[in-house]
Amino acid sequence: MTKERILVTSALPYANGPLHVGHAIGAYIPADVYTRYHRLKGDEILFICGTDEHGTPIAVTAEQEGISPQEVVDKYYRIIKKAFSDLGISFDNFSRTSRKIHYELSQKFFLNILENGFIYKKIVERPYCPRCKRFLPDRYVKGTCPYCGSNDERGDQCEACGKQLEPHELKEPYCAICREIPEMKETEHWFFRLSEFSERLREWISGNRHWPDNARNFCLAWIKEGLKDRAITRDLDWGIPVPIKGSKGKVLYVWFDAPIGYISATKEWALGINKENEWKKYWCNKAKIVHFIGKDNIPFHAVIWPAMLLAHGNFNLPWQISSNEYLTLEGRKMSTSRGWILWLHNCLEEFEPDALRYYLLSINPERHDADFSLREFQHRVNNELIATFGNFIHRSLIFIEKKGSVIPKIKEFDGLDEEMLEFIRESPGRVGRNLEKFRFLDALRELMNLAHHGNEYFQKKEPWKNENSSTLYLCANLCRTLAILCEPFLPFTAEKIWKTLNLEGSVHDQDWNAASELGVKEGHKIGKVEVLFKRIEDEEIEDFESKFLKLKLREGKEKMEYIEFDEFEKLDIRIGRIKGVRDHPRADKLYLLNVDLGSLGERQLVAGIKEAYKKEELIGKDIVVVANLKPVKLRGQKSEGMLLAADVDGKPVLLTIDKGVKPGTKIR
Ligand code: B3M
Ligand code: ZN
Repeated sequence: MTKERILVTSALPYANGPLHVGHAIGAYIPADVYTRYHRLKGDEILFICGTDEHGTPIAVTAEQEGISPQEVVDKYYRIIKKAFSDLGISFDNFSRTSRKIHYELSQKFFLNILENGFIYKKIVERPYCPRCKRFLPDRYVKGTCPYCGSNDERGDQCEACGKQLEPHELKEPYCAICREIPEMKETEHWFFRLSEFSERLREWISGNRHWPDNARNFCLAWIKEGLKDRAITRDLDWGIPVPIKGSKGKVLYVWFDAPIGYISATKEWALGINKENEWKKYWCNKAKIVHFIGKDNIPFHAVIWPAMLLAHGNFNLPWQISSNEYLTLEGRKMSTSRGWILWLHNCLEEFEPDALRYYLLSINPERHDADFSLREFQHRVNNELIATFGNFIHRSLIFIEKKGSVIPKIKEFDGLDEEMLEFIRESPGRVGRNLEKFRFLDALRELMNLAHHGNEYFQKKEPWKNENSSTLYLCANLCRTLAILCEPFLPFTAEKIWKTLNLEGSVHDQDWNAASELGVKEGHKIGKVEVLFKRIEDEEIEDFESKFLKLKLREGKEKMEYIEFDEFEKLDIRIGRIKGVRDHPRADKLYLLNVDLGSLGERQLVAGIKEAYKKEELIGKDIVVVANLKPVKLRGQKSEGMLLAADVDGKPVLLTIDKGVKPGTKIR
């Protein structure tokens, strides 16, 4: 069979935070399974990734954490790299977009497209924060999505509808750092003529019949709407400088340089193996480029990036784009700010990597969103991975060990044995066919079926009753088959089985199709049998929940973090009387309240209670106000204090007072 040449990439994670379990199954574990499979098949395959270290995601995090962008990316590069390695993700190169090789290539790429006539300069108006005294690119600005109306969306992409946004398109924009309302100010930027590629992209995408429907349809619909030219530079001091004289303070847009990172990381890999031009085999010769991404990255990988490649010329276009849907956590959307998130490195500190890989692959959000539940994780690991897969291997090998660890001489095969032989022969194809088609769920199911079948065979043959040499021989061989076929999914386990079988070399260097052979010979002596997986006990899950999930899970007490009395004493809480209510001019859900605070005078409070109260219900009401909160501007309106309300399923219910009390009275 002819060997294929494939370049696999996984989306470059932003180095602005650790990875969570949704990331892991989104673009990394499936890519690793795919790569490991093709490696075993003997294809010429290369697996590339690295951290994405530019753009406002990094700059905003730096500002929020009070450290420099460089410190942010250095810190998270290390954390992310370690998590991947602990999870067994087998990149051939894991690079960073802050490296020199990447700067040079990105600038060269830009100049090349400019020379080809696909970049032009234009003066445009962009949001500018008068308080921070700077332009607000991408994530520096927040507001309402002009397409779907979702609130608090960021200026680069709407999370709710997935549409690509430009910062100036947001409705009711505000500065993400200081909440000031930006003004529009002129600035000069470079634009990429995306519009020119509509027809070529449409033809190319329509022809890509092997693409999944989600990516194809999304892109065709977008092209039909009409592709617009896009600014590919930003007013920002963090990023790759625009390589043109007189462009100080302008950097390349992060989504312009990031995908070029796939190429620069391939180049870096080639340098690392001392074959400087080897990268061209993947990018310039015949090769399949496969991008694994999360679904929100589809527009960039399926439309903009291919257009950039076309504008440049000489590089291969992506052959396949495999994108996963989202992962929720215990039925709720993950959220960093609310602490409702499962960090990958935390999971890997407590659980075995293959257990996590198994569970994530078994709920792989291939076609639909999926939910991560700790109890289900425990259940699937104990009752599927251990009870079916681990059990077959363990009982077979322990049995052989008890008989002296030597594979007996076969006397004859009966009907059940013949079936088993046939089964082993066919097994690489059953699993492999699904992996070729990116059907990871089905592939895993086939793998588990093999183990299930092994258990049935063992049960029917009853080797504990009959002196039965063929059973032990075939079971040992099925263990070997399973070791090879599970390598892409459970790489650590695969090697353990291989070592226990006392076979030569490493399982990682075997031939996929040789899994169909009987490689454990009569008279072979196996090694010492050890437990393959650790059961996950209830207490472990409980400990983990209380340690890593801040919000309360289902029933059970909420966790409490205590504060000192003097911290409480700092709060100045008062009774206030509502004197007037007006609509906030720039926000649908907010009122402007005039509140009488007695000796503190009358103040304006911005309050998100419009959905719950009519204006006339509020006038004259006595409420509870935290009076010494630092004043802030909310959508351009000053708010001096905060009223207290109970949160009833997201709706506010105001705290009021039992008896007539004068405005301004202190609460202690
Ligand atoms: N850094 C990941 C994200 O959007 C983004 C991917 C870049 S791939 C070239 O979260
Ligand atoms: Zn600002």
